[in-house]
Amino acid sequence: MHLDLKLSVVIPCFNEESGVREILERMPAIVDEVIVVDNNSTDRTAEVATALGARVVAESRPGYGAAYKAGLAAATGDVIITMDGDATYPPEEIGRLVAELLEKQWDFLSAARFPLHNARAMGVTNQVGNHVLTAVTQVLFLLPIRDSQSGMWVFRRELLARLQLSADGMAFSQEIKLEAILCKARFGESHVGYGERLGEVKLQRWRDGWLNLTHLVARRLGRR
Ligand SMILES: Nc1nc2c(ncn2[C@@H]2O[C@H](COP(=O)(O)OP(=O)(O)O)[C@@H](O)[C@H]2O)c(=O)[nH]1
Ligand SMILES: [Mg+2]
Repeated sequence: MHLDLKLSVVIPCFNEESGVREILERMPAIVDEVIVVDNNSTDRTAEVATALGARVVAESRPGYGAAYKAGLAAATGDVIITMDGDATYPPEEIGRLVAELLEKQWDFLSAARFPLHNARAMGVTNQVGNHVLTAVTQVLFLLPIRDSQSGMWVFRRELLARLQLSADGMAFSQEIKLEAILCKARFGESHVGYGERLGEVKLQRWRDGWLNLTHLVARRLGRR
């Protein structure tokens, strides 16, 4: 509990045994429930997560979005916090971000990674890709968003009932932010430090970048 709110953390994982161990060891005590979604991992992700006190939800449909849909449905807290299973986002910031959500009376806070504090945390191609996708989001939807691809969100669970979440792949990250903004939820961003990844990259940079771009255009044209 933190500020009288029950906190649930949801972490989608495809072969993240080293990252998820690091995150769970650093998880602050204010967090009431950690849900690790095991998305067909062939390593020890599920065993490590269980041993360190997380609840493991298995999702066999592949993809970041598919994993999130299963994990968010299983969460029971008042506030849900998300992060990748690669230990790039800082669990230590959860308390501060939840306090900011309350203080600013937001429904959804997205943790923005830019400007990057650690230049080694993201390669140049991925930085360019992130900035292009965020710029396209700004132009198509006339939004002052700073990081449309961030994977760390802090939001009130009751908001989920108002969001139509359909993307099974990486586009889920931009979809949940767009859904929140377009349904007139109170939305804001707060900067966080972003670190170097543990384990192997799962993002397929060209394929996922292209899919996210076409998802944005289709969404702007009113298609899902
Ligand atoms: N790409 C991908 N990531 C998945 C999948 N299922 C779960 N994930 C997790 O989603 C998170 C994001 O992937 P990551 O490689 O960190 O992408 P990046 O942060 O955009 O570079 C990681 O925790 C992955 O383990 C999947 O099917 N595909
Ligand atoms: Mg990541």
